[in-house]
Amino acid sequence: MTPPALRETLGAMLQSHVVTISRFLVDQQRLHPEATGAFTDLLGDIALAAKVISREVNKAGLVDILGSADDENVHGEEQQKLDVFANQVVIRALDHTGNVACMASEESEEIIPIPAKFEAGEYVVIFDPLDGSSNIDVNVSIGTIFSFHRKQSEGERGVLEDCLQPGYRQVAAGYVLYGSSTMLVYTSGAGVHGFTLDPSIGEFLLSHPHMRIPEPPSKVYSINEAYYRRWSPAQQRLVSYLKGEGGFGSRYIGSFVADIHRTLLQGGLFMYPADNVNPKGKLRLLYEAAPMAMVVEQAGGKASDGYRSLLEIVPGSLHERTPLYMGSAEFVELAEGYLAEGD
Ligand code: P6P
Repeated sequence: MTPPALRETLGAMLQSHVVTISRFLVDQQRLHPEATGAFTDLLGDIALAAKVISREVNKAGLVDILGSADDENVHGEEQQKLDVFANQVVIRALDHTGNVACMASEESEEIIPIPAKFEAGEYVVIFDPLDGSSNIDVNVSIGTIFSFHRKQSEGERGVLEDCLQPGYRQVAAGYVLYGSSTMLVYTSGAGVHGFTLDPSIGEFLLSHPHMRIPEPPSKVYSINEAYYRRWSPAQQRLVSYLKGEGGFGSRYIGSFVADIHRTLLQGGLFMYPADNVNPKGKLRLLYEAAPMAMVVEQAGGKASDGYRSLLEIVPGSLHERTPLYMGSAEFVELAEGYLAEGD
């Protein structure tokens, strides 16, 4: 007897063109006769890692029942912190595939080389394995962010310079949102496409083809106003306008991937500005700002450090931070106008 959930999914597949991410990637690959299939494999490996992380994130609430983070879990394995676990899942999904030259992660101080026993490839993968993990304990959505570059150095294996490339050279970028459902959203420069995980069959299904930030956008700004006193006078004037005569509403989840996903779907302006405590802001350029900037701009929005496109910034180090304004182009330009007036 077919379980009801599977029967429902099969019914949907029979009635409509349900497209799995694998099918979508193969169809996209056909548009590039020169493609070797490495990119398709790479995104498929990210999707696999996302399924494994999603399973653990969704169990997180049960840890106290299944065994605390410090004890052993039901399988007798030492329970790892979820962001450390997620980091290992991404690395192990990619390191043996022969498609990756090297990796860099929010969780690793230095670049992550491909072990000598494995063949290296042409792609550099930079990622934040579990951004916002502090939100897990209160069941707030969290995410994985990924960015692909092509290796530029001559050697067989990637080096640090291959990771320090500006955002406009990204081959692809995207995120996984572990929320009320698990979604994978990515762009390879031909629009932004969203897939929702159907856990009953373990497949990411195309649910949001060709995502575009809506016009007119919803007038929502997103920023942590607790830092108001740390901001520059120009930043203070901007937010006072938005919440005053600008007539904006405010939404702030405090989880970057969730805040950007909402901004992508509804429009608005997300800001994490510089302040007198963090002169470069809090968010990281390589594995938070740049990948999300590619996604937002491919969806018709804009992404800036307040003065220039985030995609133009040449990184000086793996973990450098940047102020960040992204969302509906008209709202980002409004913010840039206020900052250009100076203090
Ligand atoms: P604040 C979560 O800790 C995070 O790294 C991002 O996901 C989020 O956008 C930001 O920090 C929130 O920072 O200072 O508002 O708590």
